[in-house]
Amino acid sequence: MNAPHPLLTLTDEVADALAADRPVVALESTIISHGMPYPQNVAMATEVEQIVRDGGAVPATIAVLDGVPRIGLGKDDLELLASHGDVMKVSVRDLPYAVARRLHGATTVAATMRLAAMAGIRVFVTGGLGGVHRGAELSFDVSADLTELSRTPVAVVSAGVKSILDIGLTLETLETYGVPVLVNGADEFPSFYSRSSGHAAPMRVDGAAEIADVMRATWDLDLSTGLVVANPIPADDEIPADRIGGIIEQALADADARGIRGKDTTPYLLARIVEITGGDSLVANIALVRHNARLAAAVASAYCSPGVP
Ligand code: PSU
Ligand code: MN
Repeated sequence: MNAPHPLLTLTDEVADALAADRPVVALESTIISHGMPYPQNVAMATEVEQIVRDGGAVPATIAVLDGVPRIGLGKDDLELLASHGDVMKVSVRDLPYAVARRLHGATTVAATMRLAAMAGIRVFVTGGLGGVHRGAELSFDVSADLTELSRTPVAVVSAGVKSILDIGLTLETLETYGVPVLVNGADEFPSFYSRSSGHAAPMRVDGAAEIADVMRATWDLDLSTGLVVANPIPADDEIPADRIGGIIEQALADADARGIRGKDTTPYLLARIVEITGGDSLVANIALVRHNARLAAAVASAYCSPGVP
């Protein structure tokens, strides 16, 4: 591969793996700093790195620390991101400011994709993607995760899109942007906490080898997009759509009443859903991230070794 961008700092382990074309999986950090409470967030981040390792890939959690985009983090870095009060939520538009001001920043899916691509990493795992917010026709609130998927060649493994978003409009936007949307092992697009969403899978695949084939075809065709790889939460871990639906409505109403807007919206809704469910949503969230990490490690391995089952 080409040398990684000079502004990035890679751990030796990640740099060695990339130089040898061995599998690497990127992980985001907004989920740590702004997506889950402490200390479950640092426990999740640590465990998920181990799952990636057990799957035969090198984990590269990505964040900006003291203004330096870091590809691969240590234990103390994860602890800082999980517990430090002053970590900025960094999407792509925030990256220059965080770097110039030497800030700590937790990167969203969009910013993590960009930094992963700069490092030469093709597979990235998270819990849920951002998308088109409900009411976006008035608020214009559409996550930069979607624009980044339209222009950055990284496959993003997630459990789909939460219904805090408008799932139908999110899928329409991804279609407009030319982003392949694959669902692993199911005919319906999943809605994060639930296996169902009421929306058909745009494209179904079964397993890591098939996913790696579509990644290769995408980039062999010189398409510069990323891919969405939606991995439905295991049935035993899901919160049925009829239970979580009302809870999400409540959280959205609370956000509205408090005047929460812009980049604060997603973190507020996630925290409020944890509160209303008495922690059940957090248990489901951690379970689906684990499940996604296993798939992402297998996808990274299949991508590095075409033809090996
Ligand atoms: N959805 C989740 N958990 C998360 C996020 C989304 O279930 O932690 C985070 C991701 O980092 C995602 C970001 O990229 O929120 C989207 O924020 P926004 O809607 O402001 O673009
Ligand atoms: Mn937004």
